[in-house]
Amino acid sequence: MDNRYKPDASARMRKLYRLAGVSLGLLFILQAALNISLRLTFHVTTPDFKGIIKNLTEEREELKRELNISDAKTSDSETMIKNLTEESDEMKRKLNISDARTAHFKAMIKNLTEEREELKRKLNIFDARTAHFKAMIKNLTEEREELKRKLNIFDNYIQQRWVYFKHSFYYISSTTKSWQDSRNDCLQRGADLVIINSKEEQEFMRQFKQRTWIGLTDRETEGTWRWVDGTLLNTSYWATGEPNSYQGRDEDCGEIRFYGSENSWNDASCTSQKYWICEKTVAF
Ligand code: MMA
Ligand code: CA
Repeated sequence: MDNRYKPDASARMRKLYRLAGVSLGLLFILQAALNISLRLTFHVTTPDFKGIIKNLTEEREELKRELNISDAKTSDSETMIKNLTEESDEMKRKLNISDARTAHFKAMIKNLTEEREELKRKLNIFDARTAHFKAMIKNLTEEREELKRKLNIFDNYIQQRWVYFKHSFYYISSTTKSWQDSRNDCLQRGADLVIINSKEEQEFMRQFKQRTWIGLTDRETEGTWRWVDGTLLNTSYWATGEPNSYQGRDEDCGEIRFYGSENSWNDASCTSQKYWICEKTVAF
C-alpha cells in the first residue's frame, strides 16, 4: 500500500477551503460578467422615445406644411385648368364662328365666281354683238356714203332734166338736130342715143310724146340695123310698113314717130332735124 493515497484530515480540509474559495471567486466573476452584460444590453436596446416623437412631430409639421403647399398648388392647378378649359371653350366657340364664316365666305366666293363666269359669258355675247353691230354700222356707213354719192349723181342728172327708169337716165332734147348732131350732143353728156332693148323701155319712150331720134341706124350696111353700141337689132317696134326707105330715099336713121302706138318706129333721113333722146346707163 501507498501512503500518498491516504492523506491526513487537515490536508483534506485545506483542499476543501481552497475549492470553496475558488468557487466563490468564480461565482463573483460570473456575477460581475452578468452584471456588465445585462447593463450593456439594456443600454443598447432602449429606444430614445422622446427623440423619435420629436422627430415625428417635426416630420408631421413638415408634411402638413408641404400638404398645405400642395393644396395651394392643387387649387392653383384647378384654377389654371378651369381657365384653360374656359379659354379652350371660347376658342372652340370662336372656331365654330370662324368655321361658319369660312363656310359663308366660301359660299360667297362660289356665288361670285359663278356670277363672274356668267358675266364673262354675257360679255362675250355682248362683245360678239358689239362686233356684229360695229360691222353693221361700218357696212351701213359705207352704204350711206355710197347712197350719198349716188344721190349726188342723181341730183345732178335730175337738175339737168334727166329722167330715171330701170338703171338708166334719159334726156329728151328741147331743140331739134340731125341724127349725128343729136348723137354728138348725147356723147358730150357722157351718154349716147337711146338703145331700146325691152318692151318696158319702148313703152317708157312713148310717154315723151315727141318724134325723137333713137340710137338705131343701117348706114354702115343698108338693111342691117344696128344700135349705137354696135349690137344688131333683135326685137324691133317698127310701125306698119316701116322701114321703107320711103320712095327710094336714103332713110338710114331710126326714129320714134307714131308714139301713140306700141309699134312706133320709122326709118328717116339722117339729116332731118328732130328731137332726140339720150340714154345713160348707171350701175345702180
Ligand atoms: C314720111 C316719112 C317716111 C315714112 C312715111 C310713112 C312721107 O314720108 O316719115 O320715112 O316712111 O312718112 O308714111
Ligand atoms: Ca320710113
